[in-house]
Amino acid sequence: MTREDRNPDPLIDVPRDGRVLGACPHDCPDTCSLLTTVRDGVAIKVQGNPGHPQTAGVLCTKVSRYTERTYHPERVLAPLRRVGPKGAGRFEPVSWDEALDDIAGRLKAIAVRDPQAIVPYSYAGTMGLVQGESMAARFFHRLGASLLDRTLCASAGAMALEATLGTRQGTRVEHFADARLILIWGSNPINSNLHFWRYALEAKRKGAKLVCIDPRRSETAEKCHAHLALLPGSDAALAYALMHELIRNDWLDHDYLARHTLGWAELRERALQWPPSRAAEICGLTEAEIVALAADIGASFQRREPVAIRLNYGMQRVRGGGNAVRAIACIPALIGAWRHRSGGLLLSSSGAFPVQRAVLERPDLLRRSGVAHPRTLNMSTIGNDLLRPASEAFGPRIEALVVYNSNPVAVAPESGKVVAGFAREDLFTVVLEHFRTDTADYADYVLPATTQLEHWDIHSSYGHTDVLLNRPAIPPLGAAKPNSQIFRELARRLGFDEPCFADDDLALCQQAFDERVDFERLLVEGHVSLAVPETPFAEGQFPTPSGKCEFFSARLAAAGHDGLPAVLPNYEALGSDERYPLAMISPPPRNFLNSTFVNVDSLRDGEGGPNLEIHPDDAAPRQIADGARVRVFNDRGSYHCIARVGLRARPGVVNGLGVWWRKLSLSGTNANELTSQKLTDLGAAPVFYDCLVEVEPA
Ligand SMILES: Nc1nc2c(c(=O)[nH]1)N[C@H]1C(S)=C(S)[C@@H](COP(=O)(O)OP(=O)(O)OC[C@H]3O[C@@H](n4cnc5c(=O)[nH]c(N)nc54)[C@H](O)[C@@H]3O)O[C@H]1N2
Ligand SMILES: Nc1nc2c(c(=O)[nH]1)N[C@H]1C(S)=C(S)[C@@H](COP(=O)(O)OP(=O)(O)OC[C@H]3O[C@@H](n4cnc5c(=O)[nH]c(N)nc54)[C@H](O)[C@@H]3O)O[C@H]1N2
Ligand code: SF4
Ligand SMILES: [Mo]
Repeated sequence: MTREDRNPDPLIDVPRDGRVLGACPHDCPDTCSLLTTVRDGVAIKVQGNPGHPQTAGVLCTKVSRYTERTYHPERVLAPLRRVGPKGAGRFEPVSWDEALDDIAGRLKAIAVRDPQAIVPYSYAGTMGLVQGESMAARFFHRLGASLLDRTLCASAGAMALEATLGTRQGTRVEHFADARLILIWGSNPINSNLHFWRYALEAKRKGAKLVCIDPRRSETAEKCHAHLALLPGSDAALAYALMHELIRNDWLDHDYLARHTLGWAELRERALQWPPSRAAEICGLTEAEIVALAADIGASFQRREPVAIRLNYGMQRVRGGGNAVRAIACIPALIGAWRHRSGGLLLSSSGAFPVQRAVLERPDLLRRSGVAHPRTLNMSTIGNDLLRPASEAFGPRIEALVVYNSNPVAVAPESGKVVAGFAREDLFTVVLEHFRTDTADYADYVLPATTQLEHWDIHSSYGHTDVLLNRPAIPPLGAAKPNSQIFRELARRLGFDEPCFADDDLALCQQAFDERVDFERLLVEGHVSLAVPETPFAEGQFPTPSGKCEFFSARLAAAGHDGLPAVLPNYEALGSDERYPLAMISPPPRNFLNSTFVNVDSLRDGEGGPNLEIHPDDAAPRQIADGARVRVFNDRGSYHCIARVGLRARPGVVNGLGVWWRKLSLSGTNANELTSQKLTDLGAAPVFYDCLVEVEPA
């Protein structure tokens, strides 16, 4: 072992009871507090911390299996260098020195010509602020590499929420327990937001009504009092029809509208063009279903009871996703729901966190790179961009890609193009990973990264408003290193001698927030709550330019958008292409988290194969039997699944659950073989659920 083959001392401090406090790193709104039991340097159990109210001692199935993932026999534990053709996944182990010297040399040679030909590619494999964009961002800023617009999941909804409410904040999750009517809209919390579901159940026990709005009869939908199985991409029409009914029946908080909203007259006029009959046709619902939901909202309003909407990102993965979020976000203001602490809407709570991004990421280092304003590439169109030649508009051809915390070959849309790009022999690709994912198979170097049990980190959340600290419970396995350390060592090799490259991970944890977050308490308790208002918008005070809830957004209008929420049909609307008569959505399954955990055998067995849920009315004419293997296809490619014929799918829509690893699926592809690289109306996000297909027996 050379000096660098050894890991820096991660300051492991296992208390006498052998239980170490951590935070779940996954891209999930719950951000659970973990208790890892360590015996003789081995993590034997990961449990939910009963001392953290949001976690309440409970983890989901996936993360209860975290030790199985950490000690998985296929963990990458040494740096690997490619020996076969790209994509073959043939590698030889090399030392850290060999790997990092070569990588640094190759990046330097490219940077001399134009550092923008180097592209970082990362997303939310870990949501940690340290192992995410801290040292990595410093490195790429100092280098002058291309910037990355991280749009893969939430940017449409985020931009919409910021336009309407002025922030990504809303009703506090714990207050849903006292709501009287809860709309669970484009969200399947039993699978993907378990700790919210606890509060919804508590409300239900106290007599609240739960309504689910989702094309799929999800695990959650079947436990609600009502389920509106609308067509994908029709949410804005539904929102307007609900507003139509609220107006027609005068179920309106006129005082709130007058004092705290902007553009009411215009919104009212637009909503009056959306009688339930018109929306019903677009949504694939009956008029009665829409009228009944509006009546539920109206009844709660008249009784002065809180109505709360749990919106989630599932409904914004279509062309009009941003505008649909805008339309839905108007509803609480019409009925003054924000007056109640248990009323309003929650899409994300991330705007509540005072993260010191500039301190962590140091965009000021760009000045020292020689490229003050590098281009920005959209991660959602990486397929097209990898195949693009140099041009005036695009800039240099992408020559090197450094991937961390992401598995783009599996998760990015239109895999055919993504794979073709990653297969370029002239592309230099480095992948920091735990496993040989579909993406790692295309790497020139795979660098072994530590898991959450092996490094420090600090976490905000997008579902609650607590900050969590993650302590390492065990030393790094094999030669694995934290992402932060890998970028520190690359920085040193490129001669970046700014003091910020010497900050260790604990220092980075401390830099993430200012004094509003009590770091000493975090060190002891593992979590601290932010001071956030009980009722953020009871008296208006929206952090928009007007200080009001902006039904009409002058900012969006100035940028060329409709000033009011628009109703936009899908790019691939049902009925628009007779060759592809079914709409496919590919929402999260219970046992995986995006493409993470697909390689954990017990969880993969739990899924029982890449499943395609299909309604009997769509299965019968195609001679598709339950359990049969089917081919799902469109012009972009094909994907083999096991047909699950039943009522989880509504007529006209098939549900291809999950983002499988291509190499662990039936056909060497996954749902993204079929999705397109078109982008949402706001936020330039992917339209994963705006996708027409046909299905046939395989
Ligand atoms: N088990 C598990 N949990 C997860 C994830 C996972 O992969 N697995 N992923 C995590 C991530 S990255 C995220 S972003 C979050 C939230 O991720 P989301 O994408 O919000 O996931 P879900 O909560 O499953 O909600 C999606 C629901 O929206 C529905 N839907 C699809 N299209 C439409 C539409 O056009 N309109 C409406 N109204 N509904 C639609 C789907 O059928 C699905 O039931 O979940 C996180 N949690
Ligand atoms: N068809 C379809 N596609 C989708 C979606 C969908 O619903 N349908 N959902 C989309 C959504 S919401 C999202 S958020 C994206 C998710 O896309 P990604 O953020 O890419 O998520 P994962 O697929 O979970 O891949 C994360 C990878 O990071 C690695 N990782 C985890 N921790 C660390 C670490 O500390 N260091 C390093 N170096 N690596 C680490 C994991 O091993 C894993 O392979 O996918 C999107 N793609
Ligand atoms: S994935 Fe979500 S529910 Fe599961 S442990 Fe992590 S934060 Fe909690
Ligand atoms: Mo996501």
